[in-house]
Amino acid sequence: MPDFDLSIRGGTVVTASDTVRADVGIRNGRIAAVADRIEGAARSIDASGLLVMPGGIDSHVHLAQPTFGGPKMSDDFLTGTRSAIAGGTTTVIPFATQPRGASLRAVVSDYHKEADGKCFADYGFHLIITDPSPSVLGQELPALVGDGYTSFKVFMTYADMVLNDRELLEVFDCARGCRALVMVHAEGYDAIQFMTERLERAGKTAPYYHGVSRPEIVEREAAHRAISHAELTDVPIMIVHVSGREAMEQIRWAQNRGLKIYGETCPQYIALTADDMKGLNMDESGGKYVCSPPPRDHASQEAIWQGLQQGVFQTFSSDHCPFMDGVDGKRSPKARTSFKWVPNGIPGVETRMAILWGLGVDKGRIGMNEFVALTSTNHAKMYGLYPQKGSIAPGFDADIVLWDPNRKETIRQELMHGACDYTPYEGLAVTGWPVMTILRGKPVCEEGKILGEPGDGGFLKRGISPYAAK
Ligand code: DUC
Ligand code: ZN
Ligand code: ZN
Repeated sequence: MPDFDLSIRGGTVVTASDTVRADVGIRNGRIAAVADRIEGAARSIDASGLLVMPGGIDSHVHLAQPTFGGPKMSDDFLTGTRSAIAGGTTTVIPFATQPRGASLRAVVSDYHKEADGKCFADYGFHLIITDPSPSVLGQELPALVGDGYTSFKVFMTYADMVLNDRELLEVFDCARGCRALVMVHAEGYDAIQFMTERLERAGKTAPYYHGVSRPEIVEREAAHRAISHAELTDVPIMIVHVSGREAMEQIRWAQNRGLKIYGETCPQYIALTADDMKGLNMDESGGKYVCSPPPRDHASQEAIWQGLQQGVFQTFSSDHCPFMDGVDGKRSPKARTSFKWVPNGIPGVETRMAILWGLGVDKGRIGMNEFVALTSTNHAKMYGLYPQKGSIAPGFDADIVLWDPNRKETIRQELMHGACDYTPYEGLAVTGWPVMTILRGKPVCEEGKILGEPGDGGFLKRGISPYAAK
């Protein structure tokens, strides 16, 4: 009997803390050894010239999420996780979303039915709380946290999701009691409504005005309000999808005061700008860049890099939220009447790692170890998956991406493996690309060819985040 089921030989192992030339031995889906030389495996993969890194963990993706009357999301669990593994990501955490009035338990049970047997990658669930009723906060949420759904998101905008300040405070207080980690969508509802109506009255309804309707001030105000509520209730929060300097500086300010405020940013805030939409109307597909918060300008991109370099942001997630660029998505008849009806969100789970490597590591803005922290390790730590996921050391799940740091690629739709019909990053040239993705010891994608099967991915019951309230 060979000692190992699989060995990865001749590569350079990169973790969040170290870079070493080493072989990796895998047994029963877990890493069993990391050593100078590993012999005696049933199968060996030659990783000479490649980097051996923890599989990506994308802690912010939307799959098969209800859109409350809007167009359907284009990825379900099958196509979304297929896209994830093709991009080097082995774990995703999408959101089980509570419609107002619904029981959280029922929502979670239905979401499991959507996912069961379909996934190419491992997955956990965050919750989205839209209706913090006494039974939700008193019973359902604490019980679900105990069952491994240890984080949830709340919204400060969107008519069918927004929580008012009193509700935010109640929810934060509950999170403190049950030790859930709170993720906050920080954009102010009233300010966006005000801006939207003013733009519409002036006939400014093209997709470009989506960004104008929610400027950085709106995000900064909401971020500051969320931070203040978190301080008042003494609960840590994660402000997600931070788009530019204003909100980033609020988070940095709070961190410098010793508050437990964390930050996430995403590829769209380093690779896109508002100008990508300028002058585009619906026929020219302007809607395909519409996401919230919106991409800003080049100065904002620089601020995001500072946030990544200085540790203001712990996680780099895709916020994958795909809609087709057609009448069934971005260009629905209603969306043609105003930017406010264009579904918010863009695909990105497959391109997340290549974009951060290409624009970050390859351009000398961040190091390889920071890349691993931002795309994998910190997600595992933040969301209660560590030390099962997020590193390469004995005992961890053998979730691995073999990365070619010298491979030049141009991101284009024909390379993608999801169901969406476009990528907003079309034409972006990057150096650095995933060549093989391994899920718990099984190669599931090689050179863009899917080797895995639906059902390879399993549900992850997550532990309490060490970053949540003590
Ligand atoms: N928030 C997200 O997190 N994703 C897409 C749209 C949004 O508003
Ligand atoms: Zn959001
Ligand atoms: Zn999102």
